[in-house]
Amino acid sequence: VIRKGFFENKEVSVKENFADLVTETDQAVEKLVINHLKSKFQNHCFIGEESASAEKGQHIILTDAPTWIIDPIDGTTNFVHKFPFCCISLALMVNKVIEFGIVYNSVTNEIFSAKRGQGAFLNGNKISVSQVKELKDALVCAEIGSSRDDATLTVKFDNMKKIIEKAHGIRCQGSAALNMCYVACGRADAYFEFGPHIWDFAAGEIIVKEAGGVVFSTDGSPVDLLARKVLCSSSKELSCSITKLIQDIPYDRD
Ligand code: LIP
Repeated sequence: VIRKGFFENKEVSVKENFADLVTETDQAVEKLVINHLKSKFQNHCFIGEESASAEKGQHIILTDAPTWIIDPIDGTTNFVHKFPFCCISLALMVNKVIEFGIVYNSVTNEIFSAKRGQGAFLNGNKISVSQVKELKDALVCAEIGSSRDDATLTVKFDNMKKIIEKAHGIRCQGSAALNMCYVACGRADAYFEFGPHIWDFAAGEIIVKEAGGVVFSTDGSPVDLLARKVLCSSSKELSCSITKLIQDIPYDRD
């Protein structure tokens, strides 16, 4: 459905602001996935980007019950513009632990996947993070996100400046899930963002960890999937260097 929609003209709507987009394909894919999974697993819970957006102002409740975390299209802005860096991101949590994650870019035909304790894979081939430990050798992904207020943008660009002064490069590619998968397979060495939601990075979290990488919150504390802050990288050392340079941006919890 995503691949077909990618090449067509879309009906685009806005959510929080003019830069926070949704298409009929996002909604159709989320419905399709949830309905299919519900028919197989009647007692499971679901946290989906578009269902959550429809319940404005409600906090997300994550319980110990088996819970599917779904982003029907991560990188919706890319999808709208036919920039081929978008994917579906799907994770299953049980007792608040991620059991497996799948990130599928159906345009480039790349499926990243990981099951807890069993490694991470790209189209079935085992992947692992790069050997990079120092920022001076690193390619770092960061994101601007959809907030357009001056204070947020100032700190986001300031953080990027601090990184780029010391690293090989910075990339803002527009999909949290794929950024994490790129770290997992060694195409990038780190990714950090203030503002993403649980559906943007739950699947990526297990894929990075199973590929030998590390995932933290942006201040180096253990990652909290509802806190809207994530930093992952090929090594603890690299994460520490990034944490020391970046300034916090407050976001309300999911
Ligand atoms: C998007 C992310 C992107 C991030 C945006 C947004 P969407 O997800 O993956 O990297 O910067 O804030 O969350 O809205 O396309 O699913």
